[in-house]
Amino acid sequence: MSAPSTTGEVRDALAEGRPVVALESTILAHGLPPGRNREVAGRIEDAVRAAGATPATIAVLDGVPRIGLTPAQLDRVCDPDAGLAKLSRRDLGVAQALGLDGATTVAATATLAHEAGIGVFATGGLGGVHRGGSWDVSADLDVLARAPVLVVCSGVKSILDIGATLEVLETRSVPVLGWRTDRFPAFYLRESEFDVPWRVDDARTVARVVHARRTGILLVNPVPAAFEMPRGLHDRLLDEGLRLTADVHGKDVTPRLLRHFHEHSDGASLDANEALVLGNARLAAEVAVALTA
Ligand code: PSU
Ligand code: MN
Repeated sequence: MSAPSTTGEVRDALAEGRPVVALESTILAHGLPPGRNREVAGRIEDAVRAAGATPATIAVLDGVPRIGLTPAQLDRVCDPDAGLAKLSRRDLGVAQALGLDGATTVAATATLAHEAGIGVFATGGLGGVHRGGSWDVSADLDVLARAPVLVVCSGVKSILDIGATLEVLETRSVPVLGWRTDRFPAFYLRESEFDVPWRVDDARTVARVVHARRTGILLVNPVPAAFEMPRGLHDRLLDEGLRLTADVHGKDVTPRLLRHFHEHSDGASLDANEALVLGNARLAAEVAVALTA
């Protein structure tokens, strides 16, 4: 089985104790449309660099877990014809053994980041508990309970059961911090109907929580106000999406729903998605910098 491969840039940053931010690849390969995904991939890395940290986008290529990707490898991850699998934590060993290419979810990315010694990770949305009392509970929640990584995201999409997701995070002992908000965000919307257990207002406080942590930590950062989706449009697409995905199962549910939003919102959902992930990359870098101060 192939050992992980770390780019020189990321290896040097880690060896010198400089701030590094892990980034996931499922959002690129399966969450954003071809073309736009490559642009966003570059902008996320730029946002991390501009805030003083080194980006480490994570994926599995040729069965090798990659910590940091070259521009050519980013091209490959974003190429729809490359046919990357969607890899959660359970799939990592299989992909390594079979020599496959795959994009990593939050669960798989946090696992690999932790193994590589990276403690801060930015993404768009977290997986969670699906509606209707089903057994479809994302492994993202389980991994947060085990891997002591800070995950910065914009909450979970309202296709999920947000209340149940928060309950599972409580049971699994994962602290949830609201970044300058008292409400748990709902990805495309700045607020869900649920409160966050804790609110934080500056990166130094987040860094202190990270130093005292026992598990992974979720830091939730609402989509910037200018890019929040209009609520009426959001609710209509959500109703349609729930009906469309009634017959879809397992790991195909989230990409199918995202595609419905992207194809029917006249760009609003894509703009929201890009703006929130860039905001999360900046915030993660700010915390990574505070951690090294
Ligand atoms: N939510 C989004 N966009 C995404 C995902 C979630 O708004 O791209 C991806 C993330 O990689 C997350 C994964 O870890 O979907 C969760 O998939 P599942 O529900 O199959 O665990
Ligand atoms: Mn699932």
